[in-house]
Amino acid sequence: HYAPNRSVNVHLFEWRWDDIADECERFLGPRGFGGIQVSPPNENVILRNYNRPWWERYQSMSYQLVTRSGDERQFANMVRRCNNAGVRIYVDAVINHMTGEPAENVGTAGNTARFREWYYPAVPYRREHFNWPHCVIQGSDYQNNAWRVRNCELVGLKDLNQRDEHVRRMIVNFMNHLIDLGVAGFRIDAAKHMWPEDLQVIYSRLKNLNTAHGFPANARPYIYQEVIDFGGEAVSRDEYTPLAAVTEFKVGLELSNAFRGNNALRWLQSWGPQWNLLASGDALTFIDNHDNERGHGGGGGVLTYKQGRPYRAAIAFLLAHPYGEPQIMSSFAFLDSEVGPPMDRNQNIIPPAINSDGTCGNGWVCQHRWRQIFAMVGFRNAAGRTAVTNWWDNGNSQIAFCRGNNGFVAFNNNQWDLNLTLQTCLPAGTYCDVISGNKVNNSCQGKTVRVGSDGRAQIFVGAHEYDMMLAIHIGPEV
Ligand code: LAG
Ligand code: CA
Repeated sequence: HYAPNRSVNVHLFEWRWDDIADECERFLGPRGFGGIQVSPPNENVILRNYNRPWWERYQSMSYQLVTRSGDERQFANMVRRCNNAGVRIYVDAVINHMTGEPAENVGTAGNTARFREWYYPAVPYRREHFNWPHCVIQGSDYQNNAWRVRNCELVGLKDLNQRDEHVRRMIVNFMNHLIDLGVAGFRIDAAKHMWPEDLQVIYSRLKNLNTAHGFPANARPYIYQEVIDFGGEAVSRDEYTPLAAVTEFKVGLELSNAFRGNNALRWLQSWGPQWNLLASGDALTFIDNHDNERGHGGGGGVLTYKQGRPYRAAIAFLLAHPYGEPQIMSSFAFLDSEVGPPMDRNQNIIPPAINSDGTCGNGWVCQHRWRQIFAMVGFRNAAGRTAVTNWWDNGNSQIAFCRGNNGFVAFNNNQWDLNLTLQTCLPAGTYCDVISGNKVNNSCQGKTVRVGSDGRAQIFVGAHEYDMMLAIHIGPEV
């Protein structure tokens, strides 16, 4: 679903559509990014009492495309501009439920609802469109009651009945409208809380992607379903893989564990399904997402932007290794786990500022603009479909491997230097390490690596360097 020679999806959490369009043209397109996950574009309840938390966007009011990120015209314009820049748009689709906030009932498009009557006139949905009898998911349900996980309310959000024909039609119309506007696919929010057979029907009714936006004829939307599965629950990820891809939450946990130093990196030689991960083609992979970076969604325990060094290394491994379809998080800075994006006095989102060094300001973290991260997007594109070859490790936490003859990467998570001659598999020549600096005027600002005619090179990654990895590849160094 990505344009040729592109990879990696970036979640531009809470960004405005106009700003995303600019970012596609000025950065993501030129840097080879494949796609963007955007925040839910449909109308959500406005929660002034909570000072507009980020999570108000997971409380749908209607399917009208008006939110703090922008209106339908701005959304359509963003999709057009991003597709023209070679970057695809993936929509976070909140279709399990509708808002259930008791205190406030006006949405971002000006519509209202009567929650106690299960009445959402702007869709419209009425009582008969929701699961009945009314119940709320309890903690223990996740262990032993799949029916309740799917038919009761998730944190009090009014639970739609996707078996109902009217509900299916409203959801399909919403998603097909987005396909008409040129999106490439969807993240299915709270997929665990919907029946696979109902989702199957909904997916089967989706249109092919819009050829007027450059998609080939008969292309189906790319769908990744959010199912948090660490094993041992009544609902399993395997129920969803026959339908579409599934978020593989174990990836973030295992790589966070390893790059924090709690597991030797040598074990990553078998990274993939042998770690009880989904098959590569079924897995949407990431270190952190908008929930677990702030301890929501049962999350926690993963590296985030707040632990820069191991976080950058975990992402570098995620992007260097061919396993899975990777996504990276692009956050706004926060102390409070509930607080929404940077906003002005009128509660409008403040756009990211772009600093002269390419990083972001105004409270936006923009991990995708960190050199170590966007450089690894370039690495992944250069590596293409090549396999992992020439794995080397020191029996501990120094590892290195090649991606065919296209790329070479080394990590040192030990307390002593890595300083060895290693096989890089690359054609003889002089390469810039893309982690420690940019290439400027044909010279490396960071480390230079000289590969001999036998493919070998002296590799140095000091124990106390700013980053614990080194990466070189064929093609343009960024
Ligand atoms: C998701 N995936 O399955 C999203 O990734 C996650 O961010 C959503 O929860 C959740 N499912 C529902 O779409 C977020 C927050 C919740 C928040 C919810 C609705 O993590 O904390 O709940 O969005 O806004 C909030 C309050 C709850 C309250 C509920 C309903 O935190 O205390 O019961 O709203 O009023
Ligand atoms: Ca449900």
